[in-house]
Order: sequence, then structure tokens, then C-alpha cells
Amino acid sequence: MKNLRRKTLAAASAVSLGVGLAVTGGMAPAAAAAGPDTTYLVLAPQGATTDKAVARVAVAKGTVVAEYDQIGVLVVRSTNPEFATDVAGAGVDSVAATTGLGSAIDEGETVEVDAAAVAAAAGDPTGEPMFGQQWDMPMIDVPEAHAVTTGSANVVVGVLDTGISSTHPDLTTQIAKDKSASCLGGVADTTEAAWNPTTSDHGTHVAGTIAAAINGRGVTGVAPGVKVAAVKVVNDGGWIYPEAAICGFIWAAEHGMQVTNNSYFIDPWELNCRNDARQRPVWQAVQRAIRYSQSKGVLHVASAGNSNWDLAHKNTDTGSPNDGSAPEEEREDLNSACLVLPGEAPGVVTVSAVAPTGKKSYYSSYGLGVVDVTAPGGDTRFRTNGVSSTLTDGILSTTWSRSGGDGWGYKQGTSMSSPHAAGVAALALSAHAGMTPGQLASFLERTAVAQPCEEGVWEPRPGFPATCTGGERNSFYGAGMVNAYNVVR
Ligand SMILES: [Ca+2]
Ligand SMILES: [Ca+2]
Repeated sequence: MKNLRRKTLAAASAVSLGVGLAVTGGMAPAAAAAGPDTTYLVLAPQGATTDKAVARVAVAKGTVVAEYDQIGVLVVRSTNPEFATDVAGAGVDSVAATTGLGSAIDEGETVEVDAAAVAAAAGDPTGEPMFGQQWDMPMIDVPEAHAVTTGSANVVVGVLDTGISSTHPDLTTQIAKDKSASCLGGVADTTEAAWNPTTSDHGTHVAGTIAAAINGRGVTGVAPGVKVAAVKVVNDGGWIYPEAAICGFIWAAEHGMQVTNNSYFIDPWELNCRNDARQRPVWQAVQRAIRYSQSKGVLHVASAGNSNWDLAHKNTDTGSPNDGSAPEEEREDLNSACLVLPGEAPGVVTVSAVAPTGKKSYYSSYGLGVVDVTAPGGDTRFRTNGVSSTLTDGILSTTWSRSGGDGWGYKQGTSMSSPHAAGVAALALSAHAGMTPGQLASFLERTAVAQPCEEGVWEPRPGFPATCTGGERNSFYGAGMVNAYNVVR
């Protein structure tokens, strides 16, 4: 029985009010001056330690919940309504609350499949039972790559996402449990329950695309010989808060991960540029975490997003901020603090998505100089001119649900394309150890198969027009389609 579960592509413009705002009713104690329990990021001056900042937090009646001395950032909780003012002083460069700065994860569409039925249909008894449904794998020459290597167990890919099901039969042998953690709240929690999924199987699906086992069950990942680590950064409401992302980047750096997959993006349109002065410290802190992790040898791979936006021209994209409250002139005020993170941070490999045809998926965002490479993400609408959804044109991978447990199913999105690129990066490192993140990023681009622009307006689904610009390197596909064989041959 097919269980179709659809979720609307989450609008990146939605803003969560966050966890700190709920004030309990009449039970509040006499401390009338107390405000809501709010999370702050406190930044020491660039390059300075956090010692003095810690002292200032105590003076301002805050509690340090995580100290990231490596990047001079503290995660603090406080109910002092004047905390941001009171904490100012020697050793504190800036402070900002992260309230309202959660970014929604794009869930995409899911359909669970009956494993036995798919196994019978696939018809290849020597391969993985569902391999016949994995159109994405031949598209990037994964079988040819596996004839050379399936990857090295020394390579660990951090899946910064909703957690990974540690009981999944296609993943249980693939997870580096000693490197897995939940980063919710900005503090790493290594208990297995904490980094398992609780509401969403997004991360479980991503992990399967990277490294599902060759074990005679279900599917194969791009790099089944490598390990994945669950780094849970998405809360049960589907939001990524900056403190969780910071914790995740630092965790990956301190636990020897060479690659991370980031199938989400933190959108500055709604969340940063509108009120830049207040929010800039938050973005500076995230950028410090990204830079630090890169300096420790981590390559970050990120999805381009599912809004069909031209990310290179977002200051003139009238489709972006959609609540009507942002004046035009404010939208022009883009600067380096207004990057879509992590995708647009320097050194991050940003991935667009293609359909089974190899052409841009209707939903995939794009942008010249923003998209670095492309990979299969699925397109369940191109076949019917948008009229109905053909879910087998999505990406088949590992799934999980609270009611149904572990399984396999289809999803589509740049969330699904990015892990293909992360898997190829992991194969590349397996075959050629010792590359720096910068070398690995350019190797992925050099080995990608160039994809020419579509002519004119590309609109595989009515209502989703886009125009490709550039030459061999272009706005839809960057340097081209990642290729698993080219990185190991
Ligand atoms: Ca398998
Ligand atoms: Ca990039």
C-alpha cells in the first residue's frame, strides 16, 4: 500500500518566532523583570579568546551554554531583557539574539515504496534490489566508480540535517556513531537518541544517497564504503537556528570530517538584510564557524534551494521577499553579511538539481557564480507538463517515519542533489587522500561533465520560468554534472 505523503515546499520567507518566546501563564515567579528565555550569540573580537566575554555574560545575568573559543563565540541564554545592553564591555565585540532567525528546511515530496514489490520489479539479482529504480546513480557513473572503489572508511561525511535513523538496515553499518551528535540548542549531545530523527526523515534520505550499504537490501549510496555522521541541526519544527548550525560546523571540524552535506540554506532576504545592524553578528558568527571548519580541512557541500530563484540577481528578484514589507531600496543593500549561508560562503560547493533528463529541475534555484556544480535531484513534474506528479522521477533512498519506521522512498529537491555531490567528494578523497577543501572543490568542478544552457526561457513546469546564462560554466549547472567515475579513475 502506497502511503503518499506530500508536503508543500517550505517557503523560505516564513519566519519562526523561535522557542524562546513562549511565556508561561500565571505561574511566573515574583521576578517581574524577567523576560523570555532568549538565546544570544556573544562574539569576542575577531581572533580573541572568549575569557573576557564569559565574565561579561555573568555580569549581564546570562548563562553560557556553549563556548566556542575556537571562533570566539558564546551561545548564551538569558531572561534578562537588558542582556544585550548589559553584556557590552571589554572582550565583547557584538551580541545578537537568534530569536526569529530560524530557517525552514525544504522537505520536498515523499512517497514510501514497498520494498518487496520494487525488488521484484528491479530484476537484477546481482545488484541492490532497488538499484533499477535509482536512475540517479548511472547518471553520474556510480557503477563505473564502484568498479574502482566504493570509498574508504576513513572518510566521514557529516550530514547536517534532521538526524539519521541508526536502526535503518541500509544505514546501521554506515554511521560513525562516535562522531554523531545533536546540535539543537547550540550544544552537542552525543546520545544516540538525540541524533536519531524525531519528526523528519530528511537526513535519513540524504544519508542513504551518500552512503547506503551494498548489502543485498534496498539501495546503494554514491559512496557506500565511506561513513556518514549524523549532526542534527534541524529541530522538530523543521527550523535550523544559527546556534545549531555553528555547533554543527565546529563539531564536524573537531571530529575529523572531511566533507559535510548541508541540504538547507539560511536565507538572508527575510532573516538578515531587513534589519542588518541587529542581525549581522549572528551571520558573522556563522561565517566564523564555516571558515574555521574549512581551515580544519572540511569541505562543505550545500543545496542551492528549491525556489527557482536566480541567486546571482537576488537584489532585483521581486519574487523573493513576499510579505510586502521590505522596501525596494533595502533589498539593494546587499553586502557580504547578506550571503545565503552556507551556500554562498566562500569555498562552499553549491549544487543545483536536475531531472532524469539531465536538465534543470523546475524548482532548482540557480545563479551564475553561485551554483558550482549540478547533480540529480529529481523532477516529478516535467513528464506531465506539471499536471500530475510522477514520484518515481524523484530520488529513491532510505526513509523513516515515526509510525512506519525504516523504509525506502522517493523525495525530490536540491536537498537530494547536494548529497550526490557530497558522495562524489567522498569518493574523490577515498581515491586521492590529502586534498585540501579548496583542492577538492576545484577537483569536483574539473571532473564535472559540462552541461550546456537551455535556449531561451526554460519552463519545464508552467509557472516556473528561468533563463540560463553563461557558457560552458553557466547559471543552471555551474561547471557541470558531478561524475563519480571521473574522480576515482
Ligand atoms: Ca543496500
Ligand atoms: Ca561556491
